[in-house]
Amino acid sequence: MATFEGRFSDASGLRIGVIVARFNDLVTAKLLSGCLDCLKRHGIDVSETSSQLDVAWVPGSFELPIVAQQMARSSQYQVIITLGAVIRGDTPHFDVVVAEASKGVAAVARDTSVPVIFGVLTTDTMQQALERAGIKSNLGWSYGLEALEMGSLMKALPSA
Ligand code: INI
Repeated sequence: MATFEGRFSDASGLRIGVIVARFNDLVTAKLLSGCLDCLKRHGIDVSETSSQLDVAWVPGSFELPIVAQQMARSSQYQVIITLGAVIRGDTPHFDVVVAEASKGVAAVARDTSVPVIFGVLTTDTMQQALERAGIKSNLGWSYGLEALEMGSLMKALPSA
């Protein structure tokens, strides 16, 4: 029997693509800094000149899947992190954006076998989003950790 588990200290050889939605960037910029802090503390070079990390900005969470798809198909990245914040407010647009972002990101991961972390906050209010992006805790940090785990796990598993 083989047991496979991703490690968090397996940063060498890992190249990560991060995609961030500008919509609600008060929140998403904080998710990004939490995420980068996590990656840095686990040995990923997050400097401007890093060859281990690229960051792409998109208009909103709806656009996360198409950029994730291009990054995944490039074969340049072992793991991709998508960061966004969709806040319900009073608009039914919320459901459309969340459904497309989540289904799209899941489809990219399935179709390409490149893990794509779904780091999109879905909340009723801006206050709730801010609480999850640094006021109480920063989920960006968790998304970074999940990316490291998945990148390491996929490396350890037998390939197709
Ligand atoms: N995009 C978000 O990332 N969060 C939101 O809360 C949001 N709302 O509420 O509308 C949002 N809309 C923009 C959408 O993601 C697209 O960028 C836009 O529709 C253009 O395709």
